[in-house]
Amino acid sequence: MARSALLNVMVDAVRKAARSLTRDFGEVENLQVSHKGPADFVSAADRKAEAILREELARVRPGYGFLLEESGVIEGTDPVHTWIVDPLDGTTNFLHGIPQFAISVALQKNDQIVAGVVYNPIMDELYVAERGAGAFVNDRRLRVATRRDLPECVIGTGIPFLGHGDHARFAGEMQTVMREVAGIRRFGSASLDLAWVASGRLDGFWERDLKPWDMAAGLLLVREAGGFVTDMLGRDRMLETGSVLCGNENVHKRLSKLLLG
Ligand code: 2AM
Ligand code: CA
Repeated sequence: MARSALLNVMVDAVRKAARSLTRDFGEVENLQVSHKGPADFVSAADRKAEAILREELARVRPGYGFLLEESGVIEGTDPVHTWIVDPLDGTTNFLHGIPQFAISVALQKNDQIVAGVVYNPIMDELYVAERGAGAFVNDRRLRVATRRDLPECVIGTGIPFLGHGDHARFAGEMQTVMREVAGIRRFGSASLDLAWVASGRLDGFWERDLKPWDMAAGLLLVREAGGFVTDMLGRDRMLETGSVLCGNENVHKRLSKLLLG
């Protein structure tokens, strides 16, 4: 597959940042034994990866704005284009030496996500999508799974954690879904969860209290792989509400019935 110039520059930046993250991930395991653990080391790794992404993307597309997990909003001279960047999605996994994390980069043009890249450097899985041009992993076309009935479906989710989200509401949602499906999974990196819905590993996914950088690229992957995506109120406002519910058309409909009340 011939990648567009835009995806090429995104992929180059992501791969460069990934080399830095992967090197640091190798160190993390050595640090587990220290009393404080590798927390400071990991936040330095995170910031280093973000600096690489910012520098590379600004070099090839001067003037575009940024929304970065670590540095926040950086206004560009271009009023239309914004990079939405998560340099390390799945920080808790990374910190614990669990190889489920990713770099996520999306390009927003006006109100639309027009391109997205999610890369898991440990599995060397590079997910890319461009609006209207399909979604791919390592150049193979992606389609969401075709399972229709929930008893065959594996559904991903995100569990609220210490100090975040509505724990009781999540417990209720899980109880509702677990009665109906083959299994529920929680992997801890929302961008990869969405990439896995796009690739058909997961039949569906829901999570609340996400940030735009956790999901911007992943949402485009799911849509471009033929999936249906809404927020947890059934609307197309995921980036504003921070909630997401997705799957193929049938799974999305069935999960909506269970979770949207
Ligand atoms: P992060 O690693 O970039 O912070 C999964 O539920 C999503 O929530 C992830 O995409 C993750 O993004 C975010 N998150 C933030 N803090 C978390 C925590 N303590 N445990 C799990 N996920 C967390
Ligand atoms: Ca994140």
